[in-house]
Amino acid sequence: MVKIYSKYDEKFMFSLYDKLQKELKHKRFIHSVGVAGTASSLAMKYGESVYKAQIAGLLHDCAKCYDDEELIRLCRKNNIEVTSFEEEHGFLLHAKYGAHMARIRYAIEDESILSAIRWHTTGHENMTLLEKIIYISDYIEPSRNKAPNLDRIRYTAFNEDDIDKSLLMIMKDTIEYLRKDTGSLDTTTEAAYKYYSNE
Ligand code: DGI
Ligand code: FE
Ligand code: FE
Repeated sequence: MVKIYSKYDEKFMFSLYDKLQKELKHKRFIHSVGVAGTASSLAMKYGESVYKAQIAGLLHDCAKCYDDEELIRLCRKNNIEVTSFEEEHGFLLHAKYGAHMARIRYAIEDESILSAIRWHTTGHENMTLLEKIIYISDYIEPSRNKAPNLDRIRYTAFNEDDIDKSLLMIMKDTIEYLRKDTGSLDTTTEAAYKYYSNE
């Protein structure tokens, strides 16, 4: 079945919300709806497909219904590579496995949406516009309230012309937080930060 994303398919969209709500805990579902709304708004500003942004935002954490052990097991079962770092930090796999779930459980065929889900946690070098929009929305959506500099990052995302400014602010704060907290950085997270900060 071919899905059309250029036109608003209300029935399909409603079914995504319904299915996801049954799978996720309430707070995670509210977060996902927040990311869908924020991503759609950023898509309007930066000239990306609003519907792709809504779908990717809604589904980006669809694999959060599984714990670390289950994610490792499910990835192996489905021939999805698990690195040794991911073995130690199983939660990172919710991005990779989420892209797989979006394809098989939510019938998403558009590779650009799947890749925005795939890279939403670590980011990577040379990201697409949709990947950046989801990465940023995940951090600034309305129900987020713990990260430092949220007001400044929200303002930058919606008021600067260059989306890389808010992207880099988030990468910088995330890396700082991780260095303080655990000191353990995935090579992809580190490479993404280096790429965007021209380090
Ligand atoms: O799933 P969410 O909580 O909505 O957000 P997320 O998928 O962006 O995950 C955020 C967490 O992931 C945040 O605490 C930072 C962490 N993270 C991102 N890159 C790395 C990482 N954690 C480790 N240990 N290493 C990384 O490279
Ligand atoms: Fe996530
Ligand atoms: Fe999220």
